[in-house]
Amino acid sequence: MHDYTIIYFPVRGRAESTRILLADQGQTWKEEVVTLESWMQGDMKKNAVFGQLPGFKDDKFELYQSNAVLRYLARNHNCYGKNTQEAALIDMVNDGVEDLLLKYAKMIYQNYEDGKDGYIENLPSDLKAFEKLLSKNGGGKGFIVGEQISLADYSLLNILLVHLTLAPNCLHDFPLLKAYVDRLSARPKIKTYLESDARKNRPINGNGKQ
Ligand code: GTS
Repeated sequence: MHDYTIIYFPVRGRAESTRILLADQGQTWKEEVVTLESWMQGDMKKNAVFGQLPGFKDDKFELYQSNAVLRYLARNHNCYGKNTQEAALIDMVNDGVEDLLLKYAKMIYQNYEDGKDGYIENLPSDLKAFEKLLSKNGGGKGFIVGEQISLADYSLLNILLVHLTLAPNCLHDFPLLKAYVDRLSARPKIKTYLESDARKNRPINGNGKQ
């Protein structure tokens, strides 16, 4: 039995794929919520390996970098593919999700008012790669890589949910991705988590924009 703790600001942000993974894998975890005020005091920032959050603990084992946390959990819970080629494809998808997340965060935190419309207009060029990958894996009826759920599904589901909040019609031209979001969101443990008050009360981003 693991003793997991997510250490983060009171947002979904970069910890959300981890939360979805843990929920779906039937794991419990604690939330160590760091307020901006306590972060500004500086001690926690000094102790964080790269001066940033999220942090993660498995009992006394501490980890930073959200994608390293995802990979650690994927290894612990057997959702990192069935061989090294699947693992590499899972990394590829997750890196693609990371690229999109960075673009999204830049728009949200630095250019929301002026940049939102243009960002949404360009979104199909970012999403089409995921639709294509999905179509090539068993006709798009299952997971993004292989035949079992992986960390790439959790991070892809999260970024798609984030974008559906930003632009509710963004999957209109991507029927496989739309069905994929519906299918994964309906997995009982994910559904319970997505509908939980804890999640609903946690904003997506730290500046209230979404
Ligand atoms: N590559 C890191 C990761 O993936 O964990 C980036 C972490 C990061 O950018 N953290 C931000 C932070 O700690 C918060 S958030 O972008 O995840 O919302 N900012 C505070 C600071 O002092 O840098």
